[in-house]
Amino acid sequence: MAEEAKKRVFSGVQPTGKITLGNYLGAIRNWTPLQEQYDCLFCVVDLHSLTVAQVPAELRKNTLDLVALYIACGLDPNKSALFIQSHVHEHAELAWILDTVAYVGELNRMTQFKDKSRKHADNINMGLMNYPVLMASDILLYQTQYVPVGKDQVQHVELTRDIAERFNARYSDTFVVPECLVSKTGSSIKSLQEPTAKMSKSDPNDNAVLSLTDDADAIRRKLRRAVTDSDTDVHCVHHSANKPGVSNLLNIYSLMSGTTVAEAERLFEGKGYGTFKDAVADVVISVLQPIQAEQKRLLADKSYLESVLKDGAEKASCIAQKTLSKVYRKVGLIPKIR
Ligand code: AQP
Repeated sequence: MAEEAKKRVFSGVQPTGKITLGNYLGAIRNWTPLQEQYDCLFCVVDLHSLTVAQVPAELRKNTLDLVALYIACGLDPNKSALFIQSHVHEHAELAWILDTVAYVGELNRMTQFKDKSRKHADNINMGLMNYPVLMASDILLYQTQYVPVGKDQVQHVELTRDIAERFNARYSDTFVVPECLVSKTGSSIKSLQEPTAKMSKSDPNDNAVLSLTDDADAIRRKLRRAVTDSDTDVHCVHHSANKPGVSNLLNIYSLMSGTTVAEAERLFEGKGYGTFKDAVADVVISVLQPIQAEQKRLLADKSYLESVLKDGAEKASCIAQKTLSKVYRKVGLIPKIR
C-alpha cells in the first residue's frame, strides 16, 4: 500500500529585529516537535519586513541571525526546509494573483494594519496593507494544511482561508484551505512594561522585551523591572485581568520550566516578587544560554548556513513552481513557451 503523504506545515518569522521570547514561545519552539510528524517548511519572511522601514545592512544581519536561531532552537535542516522568502520568487508572484481576489475592505479591517498604521503614520505604504495577502501567498503556495502561529496572526490565517475558498469557488479547486495551530499557553506573551499589550520585537522600549540574544544580566535586570502589582504576594489567577503582569511572568516561568501555572503559583505562594522574578530570570537564562551558544557557533560557519539555505530554497521552489503554474493556468494565463 502506498505510504500516505505527510500533511504540510508552513510558518515564518520576520527578521525585523531581535527575536523575542514571544516569538520563541508563541511560534519557533512549537515548530520543533511538528518536524517529526509533518512535512515542514520554515521561512524567514524578509519581504514582509520591508513593510516598515529597515536599514539594509541590519536587515541582512537579522536575516542570517534568524536562520541560525531557527537551527539553534531545534529546527533540523534534514527534516524541514529552512529558507529565505525572497529566495523563492513565486511568493511575490502568487501574491499579485491573490491581490485580485482579496478585497480592500477586508484588508482595511485587519488589526495589525490598523496598529502598524498608527505606529508608522509617516509610512502607511501599500505593502503594509497588502501584508496579509503576501502571507496568504506564503501559506497557499505550499498547499499547507497547518500554520503554527501566535494569537496575533490568527486573523491573517483566517483571511488566508477566505481567500483560498474564494479562489477555489471562482476557478475550481486549487488550494488546500489551511488551519491555524495555536498553542494553548504560549500564544500571547505580553510586554514586561505594559502587560496588556503583546511583547513585540519592534517595541522601542527595550525594557519591555526579553530578546533571545539578551545576556544573563540584561534578562535579570529587565525581569526585576517588570511591571507587577501593588501586592507583595504572588497569588494570581492565571490571565487575571487584575494582575496581568504577574500572570504573564507565571506563564513565562511555567513555559520555560515545564511546570504548570498552578504548580508555579503554589511554588511562589507567600514569597515576594523579588524572589519570584529572580526565579523567572534563572529559568529563562538556563534555557536561552545554550541556544545563544549554538547560534553563535552556527553564525561562524557561513558555508554551512549557505548550504542549508540553498537546499531549503530548492525544496520550497519545487513545490512553489507547481502551485504557481497551476494557478496561472486556472486564471487563464498562457504558459511560457519553452
Ligand atoms: N508576544 C507574542 N506572543 C506569542 N507569539 C508571538 N508572536 C509574535 N509576538 C508574539 C508570533 O511570532 C511569530 C512571528 O511573528 P512575526 O515576526 O511574523 O510578526 P509579528 O507577529 O508582528 O511579531 P512581532 O514580534 O510583533 O514583530 P514586529 O514587531 O516586527 O511586528 C508569529 O507566529 C506570531 O504570532
